Amino acid sequence: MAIREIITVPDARLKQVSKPVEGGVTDEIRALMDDMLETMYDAPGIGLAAIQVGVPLRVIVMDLQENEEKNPRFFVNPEILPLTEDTAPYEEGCLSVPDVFDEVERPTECRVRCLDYDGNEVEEVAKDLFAVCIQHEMDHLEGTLFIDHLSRLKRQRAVDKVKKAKRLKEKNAA
Ligand code: GNR
Ligand code: NI
Repeated sequence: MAIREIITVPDARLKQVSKPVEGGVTDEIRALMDDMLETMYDAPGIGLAAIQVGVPLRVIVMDLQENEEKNPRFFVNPEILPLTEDTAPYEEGCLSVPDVFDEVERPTECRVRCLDYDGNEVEEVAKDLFAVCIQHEMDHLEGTLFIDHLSRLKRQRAVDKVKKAKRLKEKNAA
């Protein structure tokens, strides 16, 4: 397993639409998921889409556990279906938009169908933080970031903040 670099805005790769995994969940896909999980734990974050490490495939890892105990979840070729018209705001953040947090309104419940780590087809209902996170990650697969749900002004400010932080970091490293 290896920690990979997480790409940040305004990297154009984050706008790509990711491609379905063809041919099932192979050892190669499992190795990608292992790296993604390690990268996510290291960040730390609660979810990660493959495009965030520069791989345009429909693969997501997640761990919503707040304590030491790990509960990794894997989603290959996920499909989601909203189950309610109820929506709720939640203060979101994103490892590709570091140190920016704002409220996004999303359906509170959805159904998720995907292949799991072993390549089995699974289906489950997502609520609460799981619903927020899976919708945030599904957006990544379509090239959408949580800041794309905000006003143009807030989005521009967010990108400027990340750019500025990166410049400062590079200057200090030099
Ligand atoms: O670590 C993360 N936290 C988070 C908080 C609220 C809503 C969504 C997220 S996902 C984010 C990690 C990430 O960027 N996943 O794509
Ligand atoms: Ni994100």
